[in-house]
Amino acid sequence: MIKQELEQTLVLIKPDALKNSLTGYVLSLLSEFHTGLRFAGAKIVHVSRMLAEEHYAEHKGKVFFPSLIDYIMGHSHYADESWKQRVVAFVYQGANAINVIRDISGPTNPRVAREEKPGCIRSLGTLVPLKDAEGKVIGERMDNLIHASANAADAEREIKLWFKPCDIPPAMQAIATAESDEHYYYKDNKLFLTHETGSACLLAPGDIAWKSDLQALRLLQSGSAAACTLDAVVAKYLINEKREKI
Ligand code: FUP
Repeated sequence: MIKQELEQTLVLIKPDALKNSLTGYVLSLLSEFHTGLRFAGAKIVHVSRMLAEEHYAEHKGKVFFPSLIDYIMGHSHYADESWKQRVVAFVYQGANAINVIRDISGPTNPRVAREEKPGCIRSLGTLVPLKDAEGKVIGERMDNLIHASANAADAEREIKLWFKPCDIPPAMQAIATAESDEHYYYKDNKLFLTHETGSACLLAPGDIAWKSDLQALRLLQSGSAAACTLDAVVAKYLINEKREKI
């Protein structure tokens, strides 16, 4: 397959899209007929705080960050219905996948989307004012229905954050993988090479993982700094795990 056909991007159908039954509409707009792109991976994800905070790590410390995390975790749209708190995550693949999907999604801010690109997906979004304790408006949360990776580096980071290699058919995998030669367990924000009571087994010898995750695990295990955080490696292994707070 030619390399260009392997370009990939992460798409999240966010909780506001699910609540408003827009999933089918959004997927129709993104269909192969309209975009020339195809699914390489798909999953329903109950978003943990670990996954949410890693996904939006670049926005940590900003005034809208706590509300953004509540939103992507489904707390804002399904406050009393925890079983409905989820997003649908996709890897789309094909020529120019990142720009094609960003273009149909439209500007980040739904107000701008309506002004500049009526009809784009985010033009159907909502703005929620954020207030401080005194009721003064300090910012706004953009409920914009869809996440789409912004560039190639973000796409790779985000796909590796939400998906394991085995979530994607081998012939569609475009990111380097390698075989683990260790057991890796996780508990209480710590990594172990042997089983600890109550720990989750992330990887066993022979398991295929993202190559960069294995490099990070080796470094973190020896106490060295790695190219990503432990949470960025672990979060995908705890997706939909009842023990995700491990
Ligand atoms: P995008 O790449 O289009 O998702 O945009 P950003 O990375 O700039 O923003 C990430 C998310 O933060 C978006 F879904 C919108 C949200 N956001 C707010 O809720 N309020 C703001 O003031 C800015 C961004």
